[in-house]
Amino acid sequence: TTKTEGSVPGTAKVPAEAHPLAEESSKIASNISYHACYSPHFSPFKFDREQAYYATAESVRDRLIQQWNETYLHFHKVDPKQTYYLSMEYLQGRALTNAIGNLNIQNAYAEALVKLGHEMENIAEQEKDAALGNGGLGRLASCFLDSMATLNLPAWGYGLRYRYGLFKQRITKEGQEETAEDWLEKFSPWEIVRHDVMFPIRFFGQVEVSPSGSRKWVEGEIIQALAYDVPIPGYKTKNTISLRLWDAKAGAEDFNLFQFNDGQYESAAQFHSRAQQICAVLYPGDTTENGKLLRLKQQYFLCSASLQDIIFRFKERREGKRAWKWSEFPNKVAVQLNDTHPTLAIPELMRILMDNEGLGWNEAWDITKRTIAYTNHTVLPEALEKWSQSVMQKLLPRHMEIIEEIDKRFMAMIRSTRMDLESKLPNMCILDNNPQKPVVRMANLCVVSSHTVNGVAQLHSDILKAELFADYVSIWPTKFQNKTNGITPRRWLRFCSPELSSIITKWLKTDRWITDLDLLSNLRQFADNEELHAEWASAKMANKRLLAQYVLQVTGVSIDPNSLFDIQVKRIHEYKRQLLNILGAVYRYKKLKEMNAEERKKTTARTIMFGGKAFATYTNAKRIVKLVNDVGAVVNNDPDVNKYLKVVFVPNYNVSVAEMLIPGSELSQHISTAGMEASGTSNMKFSLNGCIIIGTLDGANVEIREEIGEENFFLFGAKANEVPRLRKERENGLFKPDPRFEEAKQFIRSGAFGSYDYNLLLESLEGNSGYGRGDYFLVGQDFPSYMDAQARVDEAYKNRKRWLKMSILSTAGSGKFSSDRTIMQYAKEIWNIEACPVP
Ligand code: T68
Repeated sequence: TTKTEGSVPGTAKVPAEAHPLAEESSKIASNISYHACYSPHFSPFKFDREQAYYATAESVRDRLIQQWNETYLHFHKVDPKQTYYLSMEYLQGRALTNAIGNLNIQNAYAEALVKLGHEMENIAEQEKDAALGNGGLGRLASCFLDSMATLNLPAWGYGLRYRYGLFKQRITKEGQEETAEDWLEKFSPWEIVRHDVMFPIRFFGQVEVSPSGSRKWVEGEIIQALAYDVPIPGYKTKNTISLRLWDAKAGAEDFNLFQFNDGQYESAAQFHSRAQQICAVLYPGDTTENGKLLRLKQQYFLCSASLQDIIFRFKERREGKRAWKWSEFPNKVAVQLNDTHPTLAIPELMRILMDNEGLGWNEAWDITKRTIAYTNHTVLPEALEKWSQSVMQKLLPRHMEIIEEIDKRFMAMIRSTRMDLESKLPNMCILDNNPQKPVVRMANLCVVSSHTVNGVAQLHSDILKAELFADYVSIWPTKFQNKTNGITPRRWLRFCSPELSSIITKWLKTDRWITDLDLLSNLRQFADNEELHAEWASAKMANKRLLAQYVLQVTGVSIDPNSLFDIQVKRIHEYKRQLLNILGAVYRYKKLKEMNAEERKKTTARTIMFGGKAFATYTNAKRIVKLVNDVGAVVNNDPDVNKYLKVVFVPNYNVSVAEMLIPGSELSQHISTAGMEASGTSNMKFSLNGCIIIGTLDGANVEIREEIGEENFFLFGAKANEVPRLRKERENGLFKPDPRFEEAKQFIRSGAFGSYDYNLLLESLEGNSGYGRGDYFLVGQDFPSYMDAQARVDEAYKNRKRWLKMSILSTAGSGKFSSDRTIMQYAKEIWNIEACPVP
């Protein structure tokens, strides 16, 4: 910024009373000034928004550090069983408002900033999102950390400190354009480097066998993993836990000074730059499997560093204790794998226990199985990780041996105890030795090596048992569980919609719903209350106005807050069917065009908003982004209809943008092909915010509809168990498309939205079968019932009272979807851990 308002030269004079834990706004203001002065990151005598943000964040961090140290010491003293959540992704979003909110010092900080010539909202907006994740899986990990801290659980997260997070999306005439997201451009005030926490990570090399037969992994190259800790405060509790992010570092001895002095600058620093590559970028995949050596290195880097750290801590806490045994390890440590991405934790734990600690196979295997649990987040076959055996062999020779041994013993067990399953072994075993492409099947390795496997919504967990993992169920009938996802009510209601939160607190006469979300069900008794209706409507309207301002600012499109705000935001994927939505919008536009002015006035005015990123090489996803933008350009500038319909693509969808969109939405679309969306979590955020869902019976939609009531959910589409039959019928040429569907496609082909050739995209919806054809996602099949459901939405919106009632009931029915509930279930049913509150 070049703005200088609030720039008060001299504010940086630090009065003596600048106590870091002050409660009073004037002392907080002094403390913020203290940081501007003595933790200087900028030239002196400037205190505009950016400087004010960094100084405020550091002042808040000071308070967290105290709680954080106390929490660590308390866990150390009590030595409870602790959970370690291993995830390649965390979508943390901004931290400032969340930290101030969780510490419950909003008012004092807001006042302090006013004293310094600033406003809280403007300062909070200075923060860049920490976007170290792709989508739902990464955001789930972040919601889980918030709940673990709030519930005082002895748990923390491990991840990687990517230099560049998820790419930034820009929309141009060509469609989506990606640029690097430099979240560390200046620095992050929320991370603390732990120079004393560093572990060596080996790659390549070979296995050495000693005369006694013991095996050891030697040589290859070593890269150091250095810890950066991010504090995770719980809501209104002293407990503050850690998210430990590993960064890769080469040692000074790896810098070839001789070469450098000889002028060979690049080769001198070769090893340094190889080390830097490991944490350079977040793998930008969302459900596409894209085998890259670097990705495998990243996965192993996370697993090895985290396990070395966990084992170090386990031993540290046993220091001075008389006789302790390795068999106690699973009584002190639970490791949760967030999808198969950290699967290498399994062979790594085996390796450390056997090769470093000298345990035998059976003992190491027993410990590993009792320690590790695995969460599956997808049934899409292309997203199931498979690593080439030769790549794995080269990069991790000892791990490959261990995986082979696990597989061998598993098959022997089946052959000796379950002859009936022998024919299933080719699908159940870990190594797929297909000579064309021998691979390691990571999901199978997880199932065989974990004590618990869970899906993320009831329907998804049922599908896992009935299909993907069906063969294993009879061997281990109790291994498979469900843990329906949840979201944190702090970020996703209390902080992103303070107006609605106050209304809820007022009507429930308590704010305990923030940590006991089931209390929201008490709103049901007021669902018809006119006074509540008026307050509810005005909070919604305030949020819609804010959203309209934002949309104008980022897209230049002005939208009418009196129109129905209809939103679909999520990664762009064919199975999520943004194409169904935009085809519906195209049909609506065409019909509006055909109406006369009087007829148009009778329609429900809509603003349809889209947002989401497409994987850079996913061609159809990018075409969908372009189509939405092209449709918007025509519709929004058409004076005949633009009072009744706008189509907007909100660029660069991320956590902060979601915090703006969700509170302002009234209808949201969760319209995936049934059986394909494991859970979905934004559906929960929208209903919590009183937004009504139009959706299929997929993922957690099923449970949301159960909780909220079927009359408050716009259901359409094929059911999961009908999908295989419908695909078959389609292949056999038995599908007859609805004329409305044909009309919408034809309208696009006619060039109504510009000259781009959309045939390639539309052809994916046509034909009976074939790669990229045959409408695998059943858009044509579900189009008529979707349009009928949309017509019911239009009718319902005309009845203001009915709509408000549905909205209140959506919020009232969302209690189940708190991540506090989800995490308590993990704690009791998988981890076997208990709360450990700092006194
Ligand atoms: C999502 N998965 C599910 N994957 O799609 C969603 N994949 O239904 C579910 O609600 C959510 O997980 C939480 O359970 C993802 O987000 C990825 O992002 C991903 C990343 C890398 C590789 C594969």
